[in-house]
Amino acid sequence: MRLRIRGKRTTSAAVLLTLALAVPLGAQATAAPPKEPATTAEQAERQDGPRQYEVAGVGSRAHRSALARTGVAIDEVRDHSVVITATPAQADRLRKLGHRLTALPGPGERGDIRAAGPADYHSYAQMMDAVNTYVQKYPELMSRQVIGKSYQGRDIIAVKISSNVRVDEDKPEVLFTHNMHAREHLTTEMALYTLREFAAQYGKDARITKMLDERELWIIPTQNPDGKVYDMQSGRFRMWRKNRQPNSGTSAVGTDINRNFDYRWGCCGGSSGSPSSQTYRGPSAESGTETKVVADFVRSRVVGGKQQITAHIDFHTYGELILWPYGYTYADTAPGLTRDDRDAHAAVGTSMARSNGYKPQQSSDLYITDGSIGDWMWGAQRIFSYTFEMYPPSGHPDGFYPPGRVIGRETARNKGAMLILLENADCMYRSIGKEAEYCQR
Ligand code: BZS
Ligand code: CA
Ligand code: ZN
Repeated sequence: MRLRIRGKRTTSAAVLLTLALAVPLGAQATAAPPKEPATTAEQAERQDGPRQYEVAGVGSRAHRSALARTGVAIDEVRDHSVVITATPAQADRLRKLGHRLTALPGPGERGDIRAAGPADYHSYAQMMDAVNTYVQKYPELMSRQVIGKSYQGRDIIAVKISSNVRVDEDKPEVLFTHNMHAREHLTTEMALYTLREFAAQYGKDARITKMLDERELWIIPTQNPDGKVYDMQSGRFRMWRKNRQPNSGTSAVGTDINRNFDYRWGCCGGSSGSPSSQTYRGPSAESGTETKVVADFVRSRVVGGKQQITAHIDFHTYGELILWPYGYTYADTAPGLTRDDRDAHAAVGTSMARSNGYKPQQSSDLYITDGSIGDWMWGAQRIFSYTFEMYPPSGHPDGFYPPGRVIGRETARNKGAMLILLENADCMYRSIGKEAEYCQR
């Protein structure tokens, strides 16, 4: 009797506990769970650290480029304003220049059910474990290599996925790069999705099977391991963008990898020469350890004098955009970028955009940048290059840190676009009806 009652009590206690855990997070937020006391150092970092601001009255690409020229990173383009990331000191400077800034809530300050935390995403170590698990599960399709080390000594890996993966075959190669900017964690999930989905669907899905038979796909899941770790390790996102390489003569840390590539580096006011800037271009092209690792890997794919990689996507967040070169000029055509080159970029870009619902445009339609990966891929390597800005769209509060439950939907959303690029990668000029002119063997 007693035992049974006890048993019953235990059961109802368990039920109560389950119910308590089932209460939506939003309801818990009103009960204000006790916050862990922050150390003074943490408090100082939060107060001095970067956050987002909306800047009013910035509505054209010329206005945006002028703002970008001051060294702030533009995170989001709205109709008549932009969202930037700045430290309080940088925000003060912009206000003194006459800009109108409104601070936006930071990660963890939204206090609503959608707020995400680092546990929503794979950490660097968890990503590496996941890749190892896939490679073990699909040894015929997937192999992994360390292509170099980050500034702090972490492995940067490339995963190859193709039938007969251990042989370097004569197939067009396609490269997907991810997580160049530390806080853009959704893009690492994108890489893991692609590995998982392509391996699992080989021999089942006809398009995927054909592409793994006829292309060699390279995936670099993170180009910025140090930044990723730094952004996640405190248990609270830090809004970090750059790498974690120190800069001599200043306590300001980091180079913007997407301003550090060696094509018209620093040419055009599309990056900053100041180490404290979010878009610091570094002291010289490829000075960033990770920039050089990625560029060296791409150069290593020149075999018999021919670059094997024909097409590339660099995954970023956010804005739901598909961008193509050049970023350093507003002009549609420029040295090394003919009308046909531009039209083929635009044709395949637009076709991918029809598949995922993003907006296709030349990257300088946002604002001028120099030293970006896309300009280097095309300008220096003749690789058709796209930057995807993933979920969410501009104006959406999820920003850089969407909740974990959108990851499945927002990564699967790009399956069709990736297949379109792979299918075009043997002759990008077919998209403009010029296969005979450009792609004769
Ligand atoms: C981002 C935005 C990205 C950048 C925009 C961009 C894309 C610039 C392609 C140049 C080329 O950080 O996600 O500013 O680096
Ligand atoms: Ca090959
Ligand atoms: Zn980015």
